[in-house]
Amino acid sequence: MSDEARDLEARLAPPSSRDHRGDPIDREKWAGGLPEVDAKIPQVRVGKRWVNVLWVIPIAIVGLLVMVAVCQQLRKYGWMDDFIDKYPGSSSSYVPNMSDAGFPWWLRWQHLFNLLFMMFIIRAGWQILADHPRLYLNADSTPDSEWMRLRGPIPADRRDQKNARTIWTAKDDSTELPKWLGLPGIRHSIGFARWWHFSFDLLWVINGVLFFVLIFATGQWERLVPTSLDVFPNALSTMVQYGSLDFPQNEGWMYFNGLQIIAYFLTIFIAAPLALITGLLQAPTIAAKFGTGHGKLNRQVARTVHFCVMLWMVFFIAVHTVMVWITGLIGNLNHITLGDNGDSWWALVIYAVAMALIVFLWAKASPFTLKHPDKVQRMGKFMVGRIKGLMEWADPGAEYKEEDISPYLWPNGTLPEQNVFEEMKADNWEKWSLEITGLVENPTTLSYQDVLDLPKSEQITQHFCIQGWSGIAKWGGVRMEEILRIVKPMPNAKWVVFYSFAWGAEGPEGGKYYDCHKMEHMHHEHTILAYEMNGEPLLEAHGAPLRLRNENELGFKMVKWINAIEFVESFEHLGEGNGGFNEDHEYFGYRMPI
Ligand SMILES: Nc1nc2c(c(=O)[nH]1)N[C@H]1C(S)=C(S)[C@@H](COP(=O)(O)O)O[C@H]1N2
Ligand SMILES: [Mo]
Repeated sequence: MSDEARDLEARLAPPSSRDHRGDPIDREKWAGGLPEVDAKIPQVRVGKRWVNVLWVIPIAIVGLLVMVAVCQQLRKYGWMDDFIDKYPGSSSSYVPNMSDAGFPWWLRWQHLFNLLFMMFIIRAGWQILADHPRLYLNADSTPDSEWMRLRGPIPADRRDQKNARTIWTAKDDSTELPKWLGLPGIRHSIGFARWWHFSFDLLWVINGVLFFVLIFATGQWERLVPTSLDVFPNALSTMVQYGSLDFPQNEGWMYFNGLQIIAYFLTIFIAAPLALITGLLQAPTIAAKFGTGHGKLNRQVARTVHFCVMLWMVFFIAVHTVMVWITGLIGNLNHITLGDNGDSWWALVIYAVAMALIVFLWAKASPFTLKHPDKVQRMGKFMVGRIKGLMEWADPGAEYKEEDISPYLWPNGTLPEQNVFEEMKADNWEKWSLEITGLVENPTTLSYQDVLDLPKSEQITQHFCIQGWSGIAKWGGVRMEEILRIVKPMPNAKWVVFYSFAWGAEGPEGGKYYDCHKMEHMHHEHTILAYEMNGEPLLEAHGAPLRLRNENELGFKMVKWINAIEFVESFEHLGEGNGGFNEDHEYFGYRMPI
């Protein structure tokens, strides 16, 4: 190894820090010592006012009371009797033509697995939301334009992008959740939340695909898909009957009523696929391939729809459970546990055991994560690492128009120390240089002027922060392809390490910020070292003098304040060996196309 490379690598966390892997999370030092900031009860914008969502509770209670009063009154009228006679809620035509009557064993198991997986998915989803606690309907994530938020507005005096020292970063904006609610609760724990979310997403999708195959193979689909328009009057009739507290006959063993069919159909055939699609639309690599960074399918709309699907799922699970309890608990439990139309008390025992398991796992998930952070990272890599690796092969070629440029691009990250930055910036970056070394034929050092003198490339592309915000900007700089032409990487150079002159967190403890990128990505025309943003020299907040763009990846991999690049065969010997600062310290994955 050359002396240059050795010097570079020594700037990262010393290998001794690897001894701490496996230690529990130290909340005091976590994420560079971010203080605790609780998420607030969500607020929703109504006109110009922000309304606390807890208002939903009294409104729902009053709504339910009014509904009961109205439905009971309606049932006093003869025409309502006639209507209910004609549309009792379901009809014998709803009896499916199943080869497997009632609730077959596979369906009962899938039902349990579904609940189990969704518990992890939903809690981890809340944690991801808490990391950028705002939802928007525009592609720019512009401050103050959100429709929902978990904390107050960002301080007005911390929005001046020219003043990096006071700027409010996305990390400053992150919040924490109670550990029993979020997974794992603590602030900026999105790395863990994503491992949980994606790992269980995969299991949930497999479970779902199997479910679709089996319901169509057995005829079970017929009880879930409305095949006649009379499902609507039947649903209305069911609603009036439930509302008047004089329930319709429970025929769930063989067929569902109109209201059930509509609810199940929406959940299975609309909400579930929508969850998957809107999840994928939040991936930088997909947006950069299909150009969905702007327009109706943009990431912020996808986040909002993803969130609304979660609301529907939580509402469905709550109402579904209440209905199981109040429409004949023992009979219903016999259906779903024993697959039998009887009234055995064993069904209640099985239900209690299943619920105890859910509660146990619910209680253990966050403490386990904080105690064994590296295990969660390893489990996540094992579950979804390869799939994420495959997604990295997309061609991230999408470009946007000048008018799509976001008025405000959120800044993020830990700034370089002020004196270090000022010293370099003085005299037009005279004291700064870009060192390029490692497995290359021509190790080189470029001055700022040398970089400017290389052919310039411009692109209008979208930035996706792991935390949830995104925005479009015009970047000007030099293609990595040009750099490759100069330094001539050797055939065994598989990874390219970008080193920052900024520490990864406050102070030197964790070493300098760095991240590793696949050699293959370096040839893409949109992989550039940018020194301009929106036609102006890069601001300090956005990484002056030089920062990376690789449109296949999430924002944290776009190293800012770069001053060295190294070509390596593998990154295992660097830092703590995970491929980058956030990978080492916040347990992220190194493949981040989603
Ligand atoms: N050196 C360094 N580069 C960094 C970071 C950092 O903390 N240090 N943060 C990353 C993160 S998390 C994001 S989202 C982007 C933000 O880029 P922007 O501030 O230009 O929007 O920079 C990335 N590059
Ligand atoms: Mo980020």
